[in-house]
Amino acid sequence: MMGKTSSFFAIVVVVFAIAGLVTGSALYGVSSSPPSSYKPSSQSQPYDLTLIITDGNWFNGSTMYQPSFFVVQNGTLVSAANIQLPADTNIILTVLNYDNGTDALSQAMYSYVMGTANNSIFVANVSGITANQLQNPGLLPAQLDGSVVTLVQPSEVSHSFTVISGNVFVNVPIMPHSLVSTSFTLPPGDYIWQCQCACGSTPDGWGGSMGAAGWMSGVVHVGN
Ligand SMILES: [Cu+2]
Repeated sequence: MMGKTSSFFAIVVVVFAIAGLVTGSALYGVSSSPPSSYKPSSQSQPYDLTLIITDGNWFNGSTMYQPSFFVVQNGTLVSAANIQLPADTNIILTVLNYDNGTDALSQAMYSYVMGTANNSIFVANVSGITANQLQNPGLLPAQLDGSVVTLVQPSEVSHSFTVISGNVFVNVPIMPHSLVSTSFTLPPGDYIWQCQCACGSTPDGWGGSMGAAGWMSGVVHVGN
């Protein structure tokens, strides 16, 4: 899957500091300039936002199991229904997707990375990394190879982290079993985030988790 993307889009291969994978503190080797859609008025320390996506979370008796985002906070998983972020600050986003499935995008444009540094993401396949390794960074390999991409093939999208409101536009397509790292900056305000990949229940995939706060949608509160 990664090879297909790499060859198709002539990707720059970078080496990712795996030690930062668990803490979410890793920076990757592309420019950390703010997204083109928004210019921050002040400089401050970067802020780490680490998200984990798992499948097989119990939803209810009729829908059964659904995939869900979680926020990693102080070493534990908390709901992604309300994500608090500092304004005008470089947000270092790390997403670990344990879900191996793909689904249809609501619109083809969501295959493009938008609103992040250089409109790009760093992507690495983490299928070879065990939960034990993630919980014990000393057991991890020294480096994790991946690619910097500006889009993910629509057929290879598992979920997306998408924030759209007025001229605020962040879209991060996420491949199955992958680690994604990028950065973005947001102005103060409350914004809806929504996965744009139909990963929920019902025939069209937009039931269950897709409309449920904390699962595949929620609010990003950006304040100072
Ligand atoms: Cu999703």
